[in-house]
Amino acid sequence: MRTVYTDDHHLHQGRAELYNGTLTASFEKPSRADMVLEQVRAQTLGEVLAPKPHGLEPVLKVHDEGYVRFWESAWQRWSATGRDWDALPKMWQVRRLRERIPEHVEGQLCYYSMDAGTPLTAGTWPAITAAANVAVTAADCLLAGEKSVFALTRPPGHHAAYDYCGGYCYFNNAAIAAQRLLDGGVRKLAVLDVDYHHGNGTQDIFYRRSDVLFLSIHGDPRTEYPFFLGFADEEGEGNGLGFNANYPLAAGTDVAGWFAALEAACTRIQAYGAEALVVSLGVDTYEGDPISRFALKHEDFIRLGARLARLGLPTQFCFEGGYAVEAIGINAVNVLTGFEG
Ligand code: Q9C
Ligand code: ZN
Repeated sequence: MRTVYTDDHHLHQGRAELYNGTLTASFEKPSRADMVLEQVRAQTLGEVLAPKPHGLEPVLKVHDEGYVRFWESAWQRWSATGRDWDALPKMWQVRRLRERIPEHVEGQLCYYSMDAGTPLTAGTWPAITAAANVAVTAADCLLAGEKSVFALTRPPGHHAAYDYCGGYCYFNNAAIAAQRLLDGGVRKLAVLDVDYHHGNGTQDIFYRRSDVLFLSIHGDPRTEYPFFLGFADEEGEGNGLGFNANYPLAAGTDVAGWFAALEAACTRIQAYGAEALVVSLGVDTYEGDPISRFALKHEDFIRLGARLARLGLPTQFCFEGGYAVEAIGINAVNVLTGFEG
């Protein structure tokens, strides 16, 4: 399987996020993708190719134009106010506050954010546009007839919704890839999110559509981030009713419980009649992950890949979360080698 990758992700390097009530060094850091690339090479997964530039058109198909344009100029506007530190939102547009876009860049960052885990840095824009190009270039590999492809995207994307960022995510790489596949002729597509955290952004983008079945296996939002989405009764709306499936699992769920949910999700994908699959591949389900509470071991990731292969679908993997940096390369690439059999 080929991997699409660029070093441009290094340009995005957040300094801190709010964690346990304290400004803490960002868990989402460049070494994460470096470790995955290292394992892609060590396990000789296949060729590594650079993304092609695709401009903003594929991004604007799944995100609000105002949101995208905000990111385009945000660092320049923020740094022009004399601040050279990363920006983090310090408030949110909660219940009964006016849903008005502020004029000041700092207010706009608050308006377009759902948490304080997604800093605006000097290199955020070039990195997130590069990640979108990685997602699109990988989708084009599937459209050209490859059976599977790995988009080594960083920063991750699945918490990014139509018009807000959060959870280390800015542009929704998996949604951008999914839309590219649909525009390239795929009629019914499944997006399966196996990251520890609910893929609220991807759900948001496709919630009213029947051409994408979105499924997510994740820590129960009763106790886990992102708290406000990811419950089992979210089944889609309008044309999308019946095309959204959440599998929340209690924090601490064991490996057997996790694979039972995967089995249910696979059955659903098959019943839907998907013609292609996009996998939001987070490996923060690992037993050693510092911010998550599932218990998968290295070998369980091989089993995950093998199960997905049995669906028999052209499959694009998009890298998402995973914070046990020394293990994420092994875990992510285990899924891919398990898939290849
Ligand atoms: N300070 C992914 O795995 N934690 N994101 C709190 C606010 C958020 C995880 C962030 C965890 C997000 C892609
Ligand atoms: Zn996650």
